[in-house]
Amino acid sequence: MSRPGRKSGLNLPRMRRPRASALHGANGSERVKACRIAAGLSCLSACLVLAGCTGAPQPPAPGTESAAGMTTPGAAVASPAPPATQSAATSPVPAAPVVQERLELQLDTPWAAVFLPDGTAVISERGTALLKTVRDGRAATLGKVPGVAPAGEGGLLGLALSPQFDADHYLYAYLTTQDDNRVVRFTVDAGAGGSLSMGLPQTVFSGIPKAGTHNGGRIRFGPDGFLYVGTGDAQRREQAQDPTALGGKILRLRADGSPAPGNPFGNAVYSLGHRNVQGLAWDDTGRLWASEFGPDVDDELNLILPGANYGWPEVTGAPHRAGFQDAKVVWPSTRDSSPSGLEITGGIAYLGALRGERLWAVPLQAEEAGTPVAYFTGEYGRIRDVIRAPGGSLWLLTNGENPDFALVLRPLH
Ligand SMILES: [Ca+2]
Repeated sequence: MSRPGRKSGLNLPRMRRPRASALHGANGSERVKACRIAAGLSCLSACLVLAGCTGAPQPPAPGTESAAGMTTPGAAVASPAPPATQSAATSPVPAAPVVQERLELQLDTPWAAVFLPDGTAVISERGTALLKTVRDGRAATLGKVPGVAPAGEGGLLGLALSPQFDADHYLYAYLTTQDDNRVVRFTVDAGAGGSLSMGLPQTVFSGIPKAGTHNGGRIRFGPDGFLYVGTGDAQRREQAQDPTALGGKILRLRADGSPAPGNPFGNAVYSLGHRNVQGLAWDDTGRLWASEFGPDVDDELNLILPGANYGWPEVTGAPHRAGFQDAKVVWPSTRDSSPSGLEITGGIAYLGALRGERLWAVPLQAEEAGTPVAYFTGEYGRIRDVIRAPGGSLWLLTNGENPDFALVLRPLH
């Protein structure tokens, strides 16, 4: 880490320490109270943010379940009707996804996938540290990433393809070692007959805290060409509010691992106050969105702004607390969501839900998010990742099905 805390004036949060949140750690009745308060606000964003507790602005498509239909205590008894919101009139209804193919790949706890320029999928397996390739619906082993020390939620996690892959052949991976979480890169080359081989990894960025849980792990190159890294607080909650610490952050790096130019604190940190960032994706206009696990309440979809503070551990969800950025979507109970992989296509954010065992679709409108709609609830088990494949189909990776598999959804747009 380099210089701490140098402010640039770019959307910097006020670092005031608020009193304890009514939402953080709240019991069911407190959450209901918070929802009712929010429902009475005329602010559009408040209505959208807490759409899950304010009633159904539009009926779900057949075979689907809207967020308002969730059976959480907060949602079920938040009876006061909300004021009419623009979300009902303007939010597009996600087209119902259709499973085109189920790929029985015999995977062991896959975590992420990327697609090579020739369309080959490369999938990471968390516990085995293996990289699997998928061509024509068949899986093969590319190799084992050395140095991985899997434990708990740690292991071989996120993958990102270099934007210059055609020239440098680099595949990036986020992994847990004996000492830390780190980002490495190695080459993937095609040999004779089209067989692929991987080179030895180089460490690009190290020192991200590790733990049995809250390891973060998502990495992705943004439209600006820089590498974004979602970290977890690794059970060191105090790190999340410290702009000089790596836990509980979204980082923004050059391809060589050095801090990207223009970062708000003059170091690798891009945003702070995160608990466990699990998904990163950009919308059509280049806005960054991120999914995040809540504790046992308040899973989040956040719009990420440079230098903004997303609250953890002081607040969770959307409490409208000065100095903290409200989530755009809050799932009051982690039973319904626990969102991991995130993909955005056609103005819709798709989130794979682990504990919720479903695919959430959230229509986005500029900086606001509409009512989440659920698909496949309980049909395929836990969903770890959602990835847009070449040609526009979405791939879903299951988690813990033993063996795990991939679902290919028909292109939606
Ligand atoms: Ca938050």
